[in-house]
Amino acid sequence: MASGNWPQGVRIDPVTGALAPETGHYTKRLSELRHIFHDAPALERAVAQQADPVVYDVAEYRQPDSDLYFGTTTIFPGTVGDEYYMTRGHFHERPDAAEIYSALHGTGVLLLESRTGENKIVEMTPGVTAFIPPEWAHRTMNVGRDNFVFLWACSPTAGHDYSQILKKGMRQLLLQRDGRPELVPNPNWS
Ligand code: M6P
Ligand code: ZN
Repeated sequence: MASGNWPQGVRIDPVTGALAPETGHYTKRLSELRHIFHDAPALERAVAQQADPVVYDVAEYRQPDSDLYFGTTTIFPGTVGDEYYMTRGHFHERPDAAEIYSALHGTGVLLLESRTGENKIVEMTPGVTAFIPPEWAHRTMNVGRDNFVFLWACSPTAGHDYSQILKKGMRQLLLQRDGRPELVPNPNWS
């Protein structure tokens, strides 16, 4: 049921990802992303030497009694060893829950992996919108020198299932090789 100021327009700053108004916000620092990056010593060095930098920031806008919510994710530029700053990556808990990602600023890569092990990558630059099908894990990396900002929208009951990626990782890693992103098989995937 609409109430108060809702329905309303939400202003998005494409460079910072800030939403006005927003209904929620969180930040992930490097120390909260242990086991996500493959080079554990490089991660510990960066946590110590760079005062535990913020890797990404998520702002959201949700309203009650609705089957849709949206937000922005801002991944800051950076690497941990040879791996680009990235999100944890997740499947949705609900097997019919899809999502869209739409690039607003910077240069990113969306890495997709199905339950049966197929992989896809989508280069995310402003103007590109990706459809993430149900039952495909999704993780995004910032492969540029500026903030990578994208808009996302999905069901608030989609749920985040991190268990498989935390346990096994994803089958492919996107590494910086000669200054450029290259997809390589994850040697630690099990
Ligand atoms: C996107 C959305 C969010 C997600 C965020 C960070 O913005 O899919 O639902 O939380 O990315 O990704 P993750 O939770 O995998 O770290
Ligand atoms: Zn998702």
